[in-house]
Amino acid sequence: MLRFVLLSALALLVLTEDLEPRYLEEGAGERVVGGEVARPNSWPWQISLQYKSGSSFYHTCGGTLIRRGWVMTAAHCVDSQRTWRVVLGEHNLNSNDGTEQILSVSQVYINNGWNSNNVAGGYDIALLRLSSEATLNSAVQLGTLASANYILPNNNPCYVTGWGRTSTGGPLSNSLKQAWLPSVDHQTCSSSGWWGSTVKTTMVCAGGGANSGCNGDSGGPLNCQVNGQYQVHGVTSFVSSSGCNANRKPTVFTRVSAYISWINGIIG
Ligand SMILES: [Ca+2]
Repeated sequence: MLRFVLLSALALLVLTEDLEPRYLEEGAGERVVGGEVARPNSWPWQISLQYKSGSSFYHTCGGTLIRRGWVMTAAHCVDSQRTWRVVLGEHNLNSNDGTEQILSVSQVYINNGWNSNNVAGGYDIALLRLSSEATLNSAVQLGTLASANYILPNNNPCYVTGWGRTSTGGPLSNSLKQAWLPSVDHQTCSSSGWWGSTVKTTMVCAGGGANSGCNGDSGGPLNCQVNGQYQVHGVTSFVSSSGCNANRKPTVFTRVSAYISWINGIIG
């Protein structure tokens, strides 16, 4: 299903090679490249979204804990029928950190505007209702969402987080990574030579410069420093098929501040 989604998106978006977006879930082989291993639990709202195959669960996307019983992720991460679970307080995916909380997903809410054949249309956002409520502690905290309709200025300090490869095609990092990824404003990101009309005003761009890091897992947070705190401003959506370090092709995120009323309408 993920391959179908990816190919469908590519078929619609073969404008130029540079404009083919790529999703970032593990099925597409893309996670954080570059960046550094995060201090354990320094992004305590980061979750690992996992699907069941056989008798085991496998990491596929990131996400953000936004209420004790709710997680925000990307629509394209959950638009196939699967059994999902969420791991909170996770650091190393393959070993016991002593801080993990594993909760099953009781319901998936995908934004009605999402069309898996048109990633550039936007609406790549979904909410997951958890079967029970998280216990909040130093390793598990709620993410602070961006204020409704807030627009980041150009070059705002941000980090993308996710479990990632240490180089393109290289070994997986089992530990959560973070990469420095300053925001790129819409005027710049949608200009010719950058993403052009592929990027909509309901998206946030970050990275794309020589000194920036790389993408995180799909569905995971873009954590931006605003008013002295880290707020979640983006849901990781897609990167250029030319690679996540392609010049003038920043990683593209669903802009959280455009969906605050949609989120509140579902979670109450
Ligand atoms: Ca672990």
